[in-house]
This record gives sequence, C-alpha cells and structure tokens, in this order.
Amino acid sequence: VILPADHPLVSGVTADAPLLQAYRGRRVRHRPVWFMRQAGRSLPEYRALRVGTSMLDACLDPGLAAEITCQPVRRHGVDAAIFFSDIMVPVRLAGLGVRIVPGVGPVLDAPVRTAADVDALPELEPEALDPITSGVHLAAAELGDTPLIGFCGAPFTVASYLVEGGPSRDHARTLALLDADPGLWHALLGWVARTTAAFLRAQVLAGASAVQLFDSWVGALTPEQYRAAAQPHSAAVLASVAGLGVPRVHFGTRSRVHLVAMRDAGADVMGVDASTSLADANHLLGGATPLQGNLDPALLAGGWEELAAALRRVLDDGRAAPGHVVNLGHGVPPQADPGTLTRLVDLVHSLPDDQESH
Ligand code: 1CP
Repeated sequence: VILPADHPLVSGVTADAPLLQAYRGRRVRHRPVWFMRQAGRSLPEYRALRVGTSMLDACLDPGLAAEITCQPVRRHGVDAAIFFSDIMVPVRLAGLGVRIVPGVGPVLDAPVRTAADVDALPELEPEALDPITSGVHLAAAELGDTPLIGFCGAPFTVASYLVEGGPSRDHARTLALLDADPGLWHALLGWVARTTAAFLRAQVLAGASAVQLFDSWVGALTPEQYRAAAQPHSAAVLASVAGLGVPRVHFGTRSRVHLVAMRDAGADVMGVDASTSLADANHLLGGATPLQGNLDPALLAGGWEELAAALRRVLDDGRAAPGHVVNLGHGVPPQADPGTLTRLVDLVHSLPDDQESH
C-alpha cells in the first residue's frame, strides 16, 4: 500500500516539518515540542465545545474532533497535533459497550474475561472507521504544514481495560489471565491488535504524518511477561504501518526495563516517561534511537523557574540522542495552566539548537 497523492507527506506539505526531521534523527532549526494530552481538559475552548456531548460522541463527530485537534496548535504553537480520539474508540467502533466516565476513564458495560467472551468479540467493519477517516482529513487540511500524529493504544494497555472493565491501579485480573491462560490471552490480544491496527492505519491513510503507540501501563509487566505476552502484539500493530514513511513513536510509563524490547517491537522513536532520564534512555538504546520526552508533568503545578530549569536539563540530555522532540513524561494534567504550556513552547523555540545530525 502506498499513501494517496494528496497525503501531506506525499504532496510534501509536512515532509520537512521539524517534528519529522527530529523523528528521523536529522538536524533541526529548533527542538520540536508537543504535549501528550495537549487537546482536551486543560483548555477552556475545549470545555466550551464539549458541553452536552459525551467524550466518545465528540470523538466520532468528525468536525468536532478536527476542531479540538487543532485548538492546541493555535493556542500554543506546538510543532504537532495529535488526533483527538481515545484508545478505546476502535473497541467501541467494533461494537463493544464502552463509555468514558468523566473523572474516571473508560468503563466497559461487560468485561472480557472468559473464552466465551473472547469468542464473541465482533470484527470491526471497515465502514465503521468512516468518522475517523473524515475527522483526520478535516484536521490535516486545517493544519497545513503542521504534522498530525495518529495514535492508538498498545494491545496490552487496551486489553487491561477490557479485562478489568475499567481503570485499574494494579491490573491484577489482567496479569492473572496472562499467566493462567496464555492461549486465551493471545486470542484476546490478537483481536485487540487487529482492531487497533485498523484504526491506526485509517488515520495514516487519511493524513497522519507520524504515529504513536501508547502502552501506558506496560510498567505493570516484568521483562519476561512483556516479551511473551505483549511485545508480539505491539509488533503486529507497528508492522501494520511499516513502510509508509510515517515515523513510529512508542511510549509507556515506568518503561525503563522495557525500552529496548519496545524499540525492538518496531519503533523508530522512543517516548520516555519522567521516571527515566533521557541520558539513561539514550545509553540503554545504544545512542541509536531518537527520543521524545520527558519533562515531569507534576512540575507544571510548581514555579516557573524550577520548570524552566528542568526544561533546560531535558534539552541538554536530549542533545546526545540522534534526534529529540520535547514532550512531557506523561499527559497534561487537567488542572494545568494553559499559559504555562504556551510559555514552555516559546522558551523551547527561542533557544537555538545545535543538535548534531547523525
Ligand atoms: O491530546 C489529546 O487529548 C489527544 C487525545 C487522547 C489520547 C492520545 C485522548 C483523549 N486519550 C488519549 C489516549 C489515552 N486514553 C491513553 C494513552 C495515553 C495516556 O496514558 O495518557 C489512555 C491510557 C487512555 C484511557 C483514558 N481515556 C483515560 C485514563 C484512565 C486511567 O486508566 O487512568 C482517561 C481519563 C480517558 C478519557 C479521555 N481521553 C481523552 C480525553 C481528553 C479524556 C478526558 C475525558 C473528557 O475530556 O471528557
């Protein structure tokens, strides 16, 4: 499969964007910056648009999703947009009952735990992805030369919501299932990987210039569990968008012990959370992989001087990697002051970059 001629990477509008240069390990004018969860709750213009519309209904309204996607680019001048959606959207589009409960997160009508539950999982019909394709088309057209990042959840993280029935601190039922019944586990993750890969590919074909795979809860696994139970399915999702020219970013929290295995799953860029320094991550990865991250989101609640000092450390550490894109170590907290985020972007862009190309 090749991308359509009007795709921003093919027509060339985003081809030389700083974000994509850094993801490819090339020299850039300034260090690119965007924030995970930059769309959404921290923005008053988002909260105003969302009044009276549920989270998933907003994701499935192409005009609304495109508008929310573009809001942080207009406000902060970030170097990328990330498509406004959720890791549970493909599961919903396949027909499962899932809601995003305000203040809680994704909640399933019925958890998926038994062989009968897994057998009954419906296949995602290609036409069900039409709202995603339309939303991405609209967003990419509006964004012009700012690249749009498509994303999905990694099979392990999405499966943990399916098995637990909602957010979980310890993922106990999920870990019990993967240890007790590997056959059932792989059948479940095979379905999640297929469903999620279709959602990701739809975003790429419709105009995303890069992708990010979020394995947010990967830190719950031991290295042995990761390699046996999660990595093959993440590899399948990343392989589904290989060879299209879109850089593939892979992110997890508490992921230090998994960084190399996550890269080996087929990532071009590793997202690093705040619990691992970029210098440490670069060392672990043999200095061979561009990095993204990793300012501690907790610092957004503190003083500006401390935040600016932490940003300078992140910039210094990132200079050693073949490429570096500034981001937070996890998502923007809902109570973050948007003004602080804009100020961070301005500071990153004001510093000349002397990153060497490799
Ligand atoms: O900038 C953006 O907001 C982009 C859109 C986006 C993304 C990339 C949303 C919208 N969700 C996600 C990914 C996502 N969703 C992840 C991976 C990233 C991460 O770890 O933060 C995860 C784990 C989810 C699941 C989810 N959805 C949670 C976490 C619950 C938990 O287990 O702690 C929550 C709270 C949601 C709801 C949600 N998704 C997105 C928004 C803006 C919201 C808040 C709901 C609202 O505004 O009503």
